[in-house]
Amino acid sequence: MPYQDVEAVSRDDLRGLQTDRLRETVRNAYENVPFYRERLEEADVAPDDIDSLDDIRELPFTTKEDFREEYPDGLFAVDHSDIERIHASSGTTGKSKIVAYTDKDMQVWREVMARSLVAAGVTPDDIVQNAYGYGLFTGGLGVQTGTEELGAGIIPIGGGDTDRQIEFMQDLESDALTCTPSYALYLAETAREQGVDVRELPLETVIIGAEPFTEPMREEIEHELGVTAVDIYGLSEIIGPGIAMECAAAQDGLHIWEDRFLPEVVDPETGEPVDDGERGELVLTTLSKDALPVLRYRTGDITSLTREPCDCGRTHARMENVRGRTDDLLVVRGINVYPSQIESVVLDLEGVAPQYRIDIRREGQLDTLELTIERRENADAEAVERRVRETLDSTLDVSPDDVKIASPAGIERQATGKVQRVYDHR
Ligand code: DLL
Repeated sequence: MPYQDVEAVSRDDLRGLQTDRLRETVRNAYENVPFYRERLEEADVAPDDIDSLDDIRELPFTTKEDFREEYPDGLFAVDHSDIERIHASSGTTGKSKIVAYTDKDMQVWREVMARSLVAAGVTPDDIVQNAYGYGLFTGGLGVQTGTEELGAGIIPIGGGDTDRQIEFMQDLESDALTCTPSYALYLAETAREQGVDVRELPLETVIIGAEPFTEPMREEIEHELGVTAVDIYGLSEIIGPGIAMECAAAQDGLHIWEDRFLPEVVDPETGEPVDDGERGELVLTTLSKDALPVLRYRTGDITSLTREPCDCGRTHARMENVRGRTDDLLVVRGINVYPSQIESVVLDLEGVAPQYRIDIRREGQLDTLELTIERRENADAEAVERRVRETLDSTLDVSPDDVKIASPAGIERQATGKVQRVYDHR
């Protein structure tokens, strides 16, 4: 395994490395970012106070709102003259979160992305068809740099243009495809409609990420495309894709590249750490970012950690596949509902395809919840509806007011990017 030295290092050695890098990160933030200087002084922490990893609990959290308030470059620790790249991630509201990289940061990104591709089973002999969007989104260019670093070939096709994706996959014999899980499903459907059996093609691996997906969706992607589908995680504020990667060898959680990013999982309400194995909000600290050091970033992503060794030999902590976000919570008629609860119940049912949408409306004083589910090709719509209703009635505190069954591929697809599953019209 290339990169074995750092990825299979003993946990003791790893902790030593992380502590040194944490101290330098705090120093960089303290000395070069007025925002952090103020926060650290309020918390009464100086860089040299960092003697062990436990000291991280003394550090302040950073939030999405901090990025917005410090727009455009209040969190940068370097002058514009030292910046090599800028990306941005747009939320549904407010200003973009602007992120910057020095030449050295770009090298780190290249390295963690190359390591992620290796863990996914990609080799320097392979051709990677990169269907993540290029531009300010970190997906396209992140995969690009990592593929170049690994020495594999890349087709920088970007998102969309599905007919050409299928044509290239056939004619150029791509070994790996990188895209969102919803796009992988869309591509599978389009290929089927065109009478192309992707299972017969050389494609072996699909690297899915940038949005949540369920196990039934992964199984569908694997089955329809005849591939191994592995999960890649990342977010712009920390670096982009390549923070954590599931290994193809075990497909059992995503290895967080802990020499570069320090993970914690905290109770979203109290901010207190939870034990390994318990779910909470993922909090990440960069350990070697010069342009944009980030302390204890509240990602909003719900997961759990394990530090048990993996069958693949890597010692870095693994995170569970992200199924939901802290801000996913829907309050319907005063009752808390997470879309992931509905999803995990419904998508396991017979005759149900892994596509759904939830619409919440307010009619007069009353909230209503409408669930649209797609049925499989030969499934009977009435039987599917009955099954969905019965299952939800017995498992959820709020039953949907309306369950609609769409025909196969009947729910609107986006050709690129991330898919929206919840529409809150209130
Ligand atoms: O989505 C970076 C990325 C690109 C990751 C390509 C993987 C592949 P942002 O646009 O900043 O960055 O969005 C980050 O997307 O906080 C999660 O909520 C979600 N997300 C990213 N990867 C996964 C994943 C990119 N594997 C936000 N599973 C994160 C679930 C994911 N959610």
